[in-house]
Amino acid sequence: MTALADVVGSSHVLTDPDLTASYERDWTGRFAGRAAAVVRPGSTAEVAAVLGLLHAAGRPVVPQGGNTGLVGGGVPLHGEFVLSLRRLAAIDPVDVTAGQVTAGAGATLAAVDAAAAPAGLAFGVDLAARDSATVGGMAATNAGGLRMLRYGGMRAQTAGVEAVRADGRVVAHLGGLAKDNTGYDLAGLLAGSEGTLAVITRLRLRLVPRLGYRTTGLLAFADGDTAVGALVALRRRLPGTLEAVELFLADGVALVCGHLGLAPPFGRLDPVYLLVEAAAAHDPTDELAEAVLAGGVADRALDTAVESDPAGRARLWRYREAHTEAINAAGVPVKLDVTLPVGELAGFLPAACAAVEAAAPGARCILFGHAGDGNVHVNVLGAGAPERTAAVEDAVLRLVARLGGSISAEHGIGTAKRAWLHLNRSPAEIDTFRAIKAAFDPAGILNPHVLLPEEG
Ligand code: 2HG
Ligand code: ZN
Repeated sequence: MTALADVVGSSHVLTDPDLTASYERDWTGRFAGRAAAVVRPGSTAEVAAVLGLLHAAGRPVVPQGGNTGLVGGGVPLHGEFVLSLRRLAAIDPVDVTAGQVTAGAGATLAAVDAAAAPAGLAFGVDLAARDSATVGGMAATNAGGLRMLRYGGMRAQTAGVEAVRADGRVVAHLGGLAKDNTGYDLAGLLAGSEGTLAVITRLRLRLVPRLGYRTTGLLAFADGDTAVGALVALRRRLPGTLEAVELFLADGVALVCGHLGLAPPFGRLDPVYLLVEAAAAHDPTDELAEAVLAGGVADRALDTAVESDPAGRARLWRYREAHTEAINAAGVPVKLDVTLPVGELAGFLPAACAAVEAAAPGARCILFGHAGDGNVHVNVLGAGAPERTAAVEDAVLRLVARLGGSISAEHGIGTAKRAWLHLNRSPAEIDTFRAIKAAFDPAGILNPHVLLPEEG
């Protein structure tokens, strides 16, 4: 501890439980442990020195950003050191010519987006945890979010990376050139590596034009089939402006309304909702309203609303964005973030809840997510004892794999899903993952309990 304090200063090596608690437990309360210590370096050189010390001592490390992860991948479940990157929050001046910015791993998504705004630019990834999620953690988990449909996820936004390897050596490639075929794509490899290969310290991020006009629509449907039909029609009718197509259902809306004291949309609960958003350099309201009212969409919908003023838009978004907090307020959820081929999405909705009911009778199954990406967040409340929880996870993830989906759409594998990685990845792929991990981190100190299945 003294050697660590010599590097970062004693006020940045935390061992007092009152000070470490918020780093040791995830946002849902489902994943919690005790850290050997929380170390808060203030520069890349300090990260390198800290890792050098921990590597020499063979001590495992969990890198952590804003601690908004949902799969138990950023908290010390096995007594690891927590390496908090939050102090690496500096953001360089925006490179307007390149349309890029270099930011420290600890800068929040909101801070990067705000830094881009005066140049008429924006960050392409957006998600509800924007004020706490850090770009380093988002890259390490390859976060997706609300605008994936239009801009892709973190891997697509990352033009370069600086990272520290397990033994303290720094690798940096931050030039951000559009064309650069000079070997392995380390930024692409570290995106989604969940802190297992190296600790990301800085990122060269792509920016997108800041669009001045945004219009939001809410559509209610009698079932998933009609909603997915409308989604396909909307995608066809709004090429270029469609930014988000979000899904939620009556149970989730009831929970949100109860939690926030809101009236449901259209004054009643409908089975399925799509929230759609169009954004452009010109006002897309007419285009969105026409698309919503056109045959193929309005014919299928029970009701529609279109809002372009900020208060009206925020009111519609509240029903979607408050799902996570409303669910957390009702209990500790089991979260299964999955993707389905869009053609399987409608059938998955009732099948997922039937699988949950069979595995844990009486548990509450709440589904919502990013329909445009085929991404459903299966949240289960009241699953109960660990065997019932494991049965729920197993049933839902096997159903997803059977339908040709992915067991992790955007949250990662973490500790929560490592036992099921084989559903999506062959033995040869997992073996290749292990070889990559061993090449970067032969001593196995970087987040050793996530992503890869336990051996033996
Ligand atoms: C979202 O889309 C986040 O709001 C969180 O990915 C999902 O709470 C969840 O399950
Ligand atoms: Zn999501």
